[in-house]
Amino acid sequence: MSEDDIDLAALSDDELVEQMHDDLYDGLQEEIQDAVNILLERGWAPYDILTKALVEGMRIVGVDFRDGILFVPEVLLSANAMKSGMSILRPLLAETGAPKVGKMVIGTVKGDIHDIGKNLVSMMMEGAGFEVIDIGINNPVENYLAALEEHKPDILGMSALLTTTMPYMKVVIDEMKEKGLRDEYIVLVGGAPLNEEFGEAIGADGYCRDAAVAVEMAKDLIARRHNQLAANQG
Ligand code: B12
Repeated sequence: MSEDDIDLAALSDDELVEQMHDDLYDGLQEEIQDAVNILLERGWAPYDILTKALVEGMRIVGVDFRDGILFVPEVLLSANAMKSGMSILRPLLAETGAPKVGKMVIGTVKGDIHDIGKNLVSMMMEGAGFEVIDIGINNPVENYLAALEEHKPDILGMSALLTTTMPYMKVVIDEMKEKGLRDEYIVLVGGAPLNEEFGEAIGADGYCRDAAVAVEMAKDLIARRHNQLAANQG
């Protein structure tokens, strides 16, 4: 250990979480992984580590990126450090043993390569018992349609982080309407620049501000759909 190195294990929980915000800011993958493991050993719930340490750290990065203090290469390092922390938490969040409650296809829209939020939603949905098929980033409408056809999910999830790419969600929904497919799926949308009005305006079933809301809304809409089907049959 060099003189500058901090002994993460010697820090209190609050100090460690603050240190993680700094380490995420500096894009330090190994330190983030070590800290995630330390918090797990101290009995922290994976979801708390995710939200209080990683998501909050990325929020701080986002503020300085917006203000021109951080630039793309630095933010990319932060994103990679965040992903390395998430990779430790993913299996733990998925490990609930919950019965499968539904299937979701999710992807970031064409022109957009942001995937941390989408990955987080995937993780939380898996943890809640959903099967998730992640079709990645930069998806043209054809990719979404092919994935719907192949996997026949209950839910289609679309993510967009740019004001320039969010209108593409409407392109996908309009194409689903055109093909007579729209009503076969629950469409959920999310991403920092979106809001509820936008979700409504483009014809989505729901806008979700974060991954926890996504899980609740997905469960709720699936339950409603089952009830509707049961009522129609009865
Ligand atoms: C990390 C980051 C990057 C990384 C992405 C790395 C990666 N692998 O994702 C890199 C450096 C590559 C990048 C690039 C760019 N970025 Co950027 N980026 C960010 C940053 C700082 C954080 C995004 C993030 O990961 N947040 C953390 C996650 C957890 O939050 P989230 O994505 O919002 O997701 C949550 C919810 O929104 C929701 N959700 C998200 N998706 C979905 C989907 C569904 C179905 C549901 C239900 C819910 C849901 O649940 C998630 C979990 O809780 C944001 C700042 C910000 N405020 O968002 C800028 C930001 C999005 N980027 C921005 C810009 C401008 C760019 C670039 C154009 C910069 C450039 N000059 O090149 C490029 C565009 C590249 C492209 N074509 O996509 C702007 C967008 C401005 C705008 N209004 O359009 C922002 C807002 C920064 C800013 N204020 O200027 N970026």
